[in-house]
Amino acid sequence: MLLSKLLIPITKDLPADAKIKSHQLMLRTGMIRQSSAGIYSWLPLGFKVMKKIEQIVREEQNKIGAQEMLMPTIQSADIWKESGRYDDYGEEMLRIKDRQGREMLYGPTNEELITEIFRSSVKSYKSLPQMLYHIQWKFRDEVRPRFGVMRCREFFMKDAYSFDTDENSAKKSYNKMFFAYLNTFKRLDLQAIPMAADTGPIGGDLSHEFVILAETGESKIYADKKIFEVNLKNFKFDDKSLEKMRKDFSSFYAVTDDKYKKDEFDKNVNKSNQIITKGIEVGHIFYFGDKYSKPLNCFVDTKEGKKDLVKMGSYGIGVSRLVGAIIEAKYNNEIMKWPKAVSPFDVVIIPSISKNNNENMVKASKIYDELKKQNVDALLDDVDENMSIKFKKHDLIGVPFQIILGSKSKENKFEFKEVNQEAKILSLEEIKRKLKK
Ligand code: P5A
Repeated sequence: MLLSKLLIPITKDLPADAKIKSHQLMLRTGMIRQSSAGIYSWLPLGFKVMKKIEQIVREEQNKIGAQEMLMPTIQSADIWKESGRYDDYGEEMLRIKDRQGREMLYGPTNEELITEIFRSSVKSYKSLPQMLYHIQWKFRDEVRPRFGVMRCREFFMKDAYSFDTDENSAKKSYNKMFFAYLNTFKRLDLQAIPMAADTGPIGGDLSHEFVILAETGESKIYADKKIFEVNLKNFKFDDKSLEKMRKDFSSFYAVTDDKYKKDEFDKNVNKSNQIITKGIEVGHIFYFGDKYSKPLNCFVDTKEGKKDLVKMGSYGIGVSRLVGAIIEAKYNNEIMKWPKAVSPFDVVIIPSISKNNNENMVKASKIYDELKKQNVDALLDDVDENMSIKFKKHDLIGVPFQIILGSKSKENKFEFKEVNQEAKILSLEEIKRKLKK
């Protein structure tokens, strides 16, 4: 992509209400544009990053055997009346009437709808367990939408739902998701701590929040540093090993404000290992048994020839929130560096351009064509601006690798720079090898 052709409205001005780095940076680099309070359009740069995150989330769901589907954003109020949550959900629910006067709503989550689909499609224990997920927009009329994509009214969520015949088997599904979540955040280059959590309006008695450490997070967290030593590599994808994984994580103290008790923290965690900081909740998982299957009459035939309520869990990841969360975790000293897996481009080519000499631009275009042939997604900065302005701009955009054609480039050697590291002078072949790695 040529920078001159990319819709990337970089601005210097900051709206007064952009309080945290990710919000400021997403507005400044034109990743998003506010459409109304807590509702954003995703412009090409932001959309590209979000789609890459979505794909990683999808791949990790598929790996544990969850099946992708798609439910609508608009739901009928009827099933919410059946579950009893139509009234409970309160003002956070956006309620709509269609032209026939039927009560509809913009889905804040999908426990009811998926249970309704399940009860009409699955009748026997033989088809269980099942895990289904979709990645879809949600709407919650938050009292105080803020921090850009972190707390929006309209946001993009991956929500999965598990169905099992009994509690024991349901907990195995829960553990699989727990595993998928840790792998997902690892691939996004984030250290996420699983924390025992309250269940809020989703309900149930077993729940974990996945929280990444960031000073600008909304939740205050108290954790034992040793939780970071639990290594996912030590666990295999079988029920016994996954149960041990969850127990190992749970053996370390890690809670948010609502569960924090000072004396417990001090008793369980050495002073030198105590982490007290803030965090961003990027995922939340729940086991709630028959909380929805009971009011919605979702039964399956059991092995013993009886009927039993299906046991369910639900599992959310804030895909759009993750874009902001990654920025919060990776932004440092006015310089952004996207993890390679979600960077909007693999590399940016920055030639110094002058009116009477277009030699660098010609070379840069050749490199660009060559990389394109190798399926490297390169951005070519073909804008006629001086190099210091260009560098500032690319510090904001945060593509992790730069090929610079300026004073230090010779014949067929170019400056190759990984953000935050010393530049190296390399040939195109060497650069290609590094990018492939
Ligand atoms: C689990 C999936 C649920 O909704 N039902 C289906 C369950 N859980 S949750 O914790 O309420 O949300 C899951 C994740 O979605 C993100 N999230 C948000 N992102 C941006 N703006 C919001 N207003 C918002 N609300 C929730 C969070 O990452 C959360 O962990």
